[in-house]
Amino acid sequence: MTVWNSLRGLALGDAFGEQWFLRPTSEVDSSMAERRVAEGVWPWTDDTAMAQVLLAHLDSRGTVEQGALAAEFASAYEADPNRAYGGSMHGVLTAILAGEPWRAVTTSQFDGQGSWGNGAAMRVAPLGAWFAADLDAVVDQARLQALVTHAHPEAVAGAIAVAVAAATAVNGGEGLLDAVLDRTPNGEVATGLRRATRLRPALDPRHAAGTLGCGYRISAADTVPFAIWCAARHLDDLVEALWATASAGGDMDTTCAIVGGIVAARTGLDGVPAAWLAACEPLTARRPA
Ligand code: 8NA
Ligand code: MG
Ligand code: MG
Ligand code: MG
Repeated sequence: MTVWNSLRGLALGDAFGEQWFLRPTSEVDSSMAERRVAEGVWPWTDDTAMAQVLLAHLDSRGTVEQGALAAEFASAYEADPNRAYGGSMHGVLTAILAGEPWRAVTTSQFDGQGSWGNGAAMRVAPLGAWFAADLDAVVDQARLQALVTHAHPEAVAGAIAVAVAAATAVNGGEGLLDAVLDRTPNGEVATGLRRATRLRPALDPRHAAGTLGCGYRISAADTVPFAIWCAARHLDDLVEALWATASAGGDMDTTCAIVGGIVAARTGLDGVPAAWLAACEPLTARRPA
């Protein structure tokens, strides 16, 4: 149940945040949300597309098998490519579809650095909920799924941080930021998380974003610490969490997808307005047994 709630929260956050993508943050308010509900469907994007593939993969195999997961990401992309995927993902997933080995493809991105994009983190919260009883497994499995598309250590660190945050939320949420920091490999993401532990919870999210970033660079380091700070601040209230996250602007489909995936693993979706749930594009993934 917590896993399915995490996916539903992730998709809600993705679709909710995408409403304001590249719009001025002054437009992020409830009257705007109501107008957008009235206008019809809130589509989800690549964040949800990839999260659904990952959850279906766990449901059928139990753990991450990288070759199969790479093929499944690629075939979902082929079937439905217009989901605003990150810039390098088109090339990566097309090459995997053409039969190139995933590791050779992802390690050659960006002159051999690999991608530090937030794409490995944006999809991973339900995996954290899946393995919540075993934090070592959360870390290992988050890393394995990240490397299939993102070879850069910061992208991997971002995925680990989000997965541990979701697992910690499932396990009661106590000391969430410290628990995440404890498991996140050293580097830029960890530095951002350390900075986040020093911010007052009452701080305006826009000021927190000024310190932590909120995804304008689309990097894991510029996205994950802020999203986890927002989730920790509103761990008992999904709707408040999404408003706070969106209010800062930036890569809002992704910051809100991360926050939704973490917080909903704990709260479920009972507090979400029925009109939002009706506006959200339905999931295509099957609910795990
Ligand atoms: P990615 O691997 O293409 O990374 C995202 C971007 O980060 C790349 O396209 C580059 O611009 C930059 N980047 C990553 N690594 C490097 C590097 N080593 N050197 C220089 N630049 C680098 O794709 P991803 O899956 O990580 O991206 C996920 C993001 O893309 C999410 O925000 C997702 O929502 C989507 N996205 C959507 C929109 C939209 O229009 N809704 C806009 C931006 C991103
Ligand atoms: Mg997206
Ligand atoms: Mg509250
Ligand atoms: Mg995004």
